Amino acid sequence: MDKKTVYSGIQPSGSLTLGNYLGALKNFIGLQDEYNCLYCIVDMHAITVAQDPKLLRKNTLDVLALYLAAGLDPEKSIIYIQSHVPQHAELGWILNTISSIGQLQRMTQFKDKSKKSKEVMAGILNYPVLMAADILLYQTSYVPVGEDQKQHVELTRDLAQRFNSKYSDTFTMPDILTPKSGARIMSLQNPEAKMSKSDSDENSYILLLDDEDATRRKIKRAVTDSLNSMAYKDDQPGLKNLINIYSSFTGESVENIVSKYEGQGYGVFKADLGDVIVEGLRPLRESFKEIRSDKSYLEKVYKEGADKASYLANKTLRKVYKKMGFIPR
Ligand code: ATP
Ligand code: LTN
Repeated sequence: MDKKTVYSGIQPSGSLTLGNYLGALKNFIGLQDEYNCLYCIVDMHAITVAQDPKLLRKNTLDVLALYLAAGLDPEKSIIYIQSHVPQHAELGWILNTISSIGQLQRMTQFKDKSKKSKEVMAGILNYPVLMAADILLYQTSYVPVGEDQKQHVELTRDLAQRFNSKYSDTFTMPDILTPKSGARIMSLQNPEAKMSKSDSDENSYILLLDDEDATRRKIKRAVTDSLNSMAYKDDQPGLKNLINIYSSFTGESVENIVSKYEGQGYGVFKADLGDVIVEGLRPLRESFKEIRSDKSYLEKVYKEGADKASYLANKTLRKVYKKMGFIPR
């Protein structure tokens, strides 16, 4: 039987955090042997908030190099940049015509992001429609993302369903794939909020490209509580988050971690967690430098990726156009 398709994307909207890694990137790697995987750098999503062109160019190549440094293999997966495959924008437009404004306005991400800006642009409202186009163009079965993207994958299913029932079966129904631990990494300074690369407080996140000292320092400064008792509980959200990070890196169960550090105070646990993260990210951090400096290799990867993705995207888009009544040229 043919392999099923896995699709995911990360925005080059800043430098990637530990949340992006544990919620998404880390899980991309293991899927490559079992599925046909496409991993995109979604630059057209990134421009839904203001971007400096120079920084966007840098961040796009950084994300590509991080993909490769983390272990994505261009021989196994299609790795490409969204704006190189215009079919995304084309299908995005089509899907806009069957998207309800009310439903888009109810998306949590839209509500959060529009609150932060004085003038709300249409792109931020239509963001999940473009995401649906990304996913549906490739007949995707599984979408590995963090928990914050659940609502967007559900919207994608609604749009697929709507199109399929209006015009006959066209799109595969995608399912979300979230990791067992690490699906929602919280801010190190405010454990009620998700760790985000656009946070103004740099102590709230660990960047994949932070150095070892900064990594250890940020963990040491992470907000916990005054109970000083090792436990995995909702009323100790800061500690809970740190235990989740430890567990995601080591694969150890939460119970094991709690009993290992019981009675030792948070200082010992935090120092060990610093080591766990530094060691866990060491291979990625080391190979990043080498890969990022090899411009011609990066160019080869994204060009070949775009060729392969365009071929697949075109197949779906042609079907869509035909079913809707557009005249083929
Ligand atoms: P921003 O923080 O700038 O709004 P983002 O990091 O949430 O952006 P993306 O870069 O597109 O958005 O996210 C890429 C992937 O990382 C997605 O799968 C998302 O679910 C995941 N992700 C982001 N933050 C976290 C987090 N704190 N915990 C777990 N997964 C996360
Ligand atoms: N909205 C996603 C990024 C994204 C994506 C996708 C993820 C854009 N298109 C397609 C999976 C599949 C986010 O994580 N913020």
